[in-house]
Amino acid sequence: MEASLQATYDTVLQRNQGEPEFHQAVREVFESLETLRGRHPEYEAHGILMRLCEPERQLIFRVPWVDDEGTVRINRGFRVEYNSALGPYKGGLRFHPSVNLGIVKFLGFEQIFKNSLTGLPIGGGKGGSDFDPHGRSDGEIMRFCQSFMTELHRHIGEYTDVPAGDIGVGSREIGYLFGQYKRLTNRYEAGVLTGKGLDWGGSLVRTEATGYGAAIFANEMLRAREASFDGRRVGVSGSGNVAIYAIEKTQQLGGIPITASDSSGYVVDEQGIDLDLLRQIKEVERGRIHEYAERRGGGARFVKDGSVWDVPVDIALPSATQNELDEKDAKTLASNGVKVVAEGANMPCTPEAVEVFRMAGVGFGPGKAANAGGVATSALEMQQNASRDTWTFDYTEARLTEIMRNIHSTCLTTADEVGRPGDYVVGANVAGFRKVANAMIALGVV
Ligand code: NDP
Ligand code: 2IT
Repeated sequence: MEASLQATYDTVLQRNQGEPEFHQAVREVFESLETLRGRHPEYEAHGILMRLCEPERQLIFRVPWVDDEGTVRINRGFRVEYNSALGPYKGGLRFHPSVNLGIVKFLGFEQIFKNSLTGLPIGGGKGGSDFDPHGRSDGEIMRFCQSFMTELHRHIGEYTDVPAGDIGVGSREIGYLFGQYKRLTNRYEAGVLTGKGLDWGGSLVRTEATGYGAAIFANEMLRAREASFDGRRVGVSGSGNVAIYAIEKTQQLGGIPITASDSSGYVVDEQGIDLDLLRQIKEVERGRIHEYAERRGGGARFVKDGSVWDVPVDIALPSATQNELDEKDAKTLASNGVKVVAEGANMPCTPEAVEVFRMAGVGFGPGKAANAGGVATSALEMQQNASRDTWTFDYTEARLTEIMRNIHSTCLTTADEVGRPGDYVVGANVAGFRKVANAMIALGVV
């Protein structure tokens, strides 16, 4: 890395010890910013990099709740309000036992640039808890969400900070969170949370948006290579919100998704994933992925060990979690002839994997571009809430499609401009960064 970037990076490491995912996210952005070398002395003069790496506010709080046996449980809650240069802090809440401050900071840092790329007026933030929702009853989930919001409510608001879902947080959890916010504040402030149900302030297409957007982005990448989804084998990891709707849109675009996974293993279905069955098992029954192979029969198989990326595919959409696709997986995918990889999840590919794709000429769409459809549609939900209006599915989906195409072309034109043609990572980071940096300069040292 160039000297001044390296010096700032070293300071970030020293001030944020023990947060490897956060370091990884910062490093990737800094490496992209090397392409701007010498062009923008004003960024250095205004201390933009150091200010960007330091969240505006970091909240950590106790979340006490009582389980169904009457035992008192204690979890840790987080909200990192990272950057509000472009709008209120915006980003999801993750409930997963692996959540810690470093994870939330990596996600919040990524969110700044992602939200900037959408072109909509939203800053960056992220939150969550080390609470594990797996196996918890509906009553336990509700009491946990109520306790979490009892602290969080004083920090959020439609003009301040607008959380949404992420891993382990879907419309059920958003409902309990919104109910408690409404009760505590005595305000029906719909725009304080997104991902709401359709009967109480939610937007059509928000449920589908991240997965749809990732498939639309991959389709644009294919079109840029004069290729298409048509008849192509598609590998998807995860079987949650992002994976399910990436599979659905892939099918609509003519592709054949053949895999899905969860933390217990993966399934391969050479006939193409039966989406109704997958949704029944995952969305309705909240079951495990092996049940898919058992109930589908006809050649679908469950694989407990190994990697979903061992399955030969033309297009890969990693949609589970960070660092799920490593160097070895990338080599396997490349040697099996993968053409395009678009990240449905946040940072699912390790830096070594990304380098393998780069060297092999595989198209690589980073999460902050490819999965921006979710947060973009959250911003559309906020627009509908602010105007007390509801839009049709078709209109909202058309807006999403337009946003994803714009992000795709912004990545490519920016990559061209800085001398890295076809590099979506550099294009996304530089374009996302410039807008935030310029706004920060305009707003002064605050
Ligand atoms: P869900 O909770 O709906 O689904 C997550 C899926 O990933 C599940 O199948 C889960 O399996 C699997 N998974 C999670 N953690 C791990 C792990 N450590 N190891 C293996 N598998 C794991 O979450 P989403 O679909 O919403 O999120 C998936 C990814 O997409 C995340 O990276 C998230 O940050 C990102 N994202 C989500 C957006 C959204 O709008 N929801 C927007 C943009 C990005 P299991 O049940 O076994 O844990
Ligand atoms: O990572 C993400 O962009 C999300 N989890 C969605 C955030 C949002 O505010 O909709």
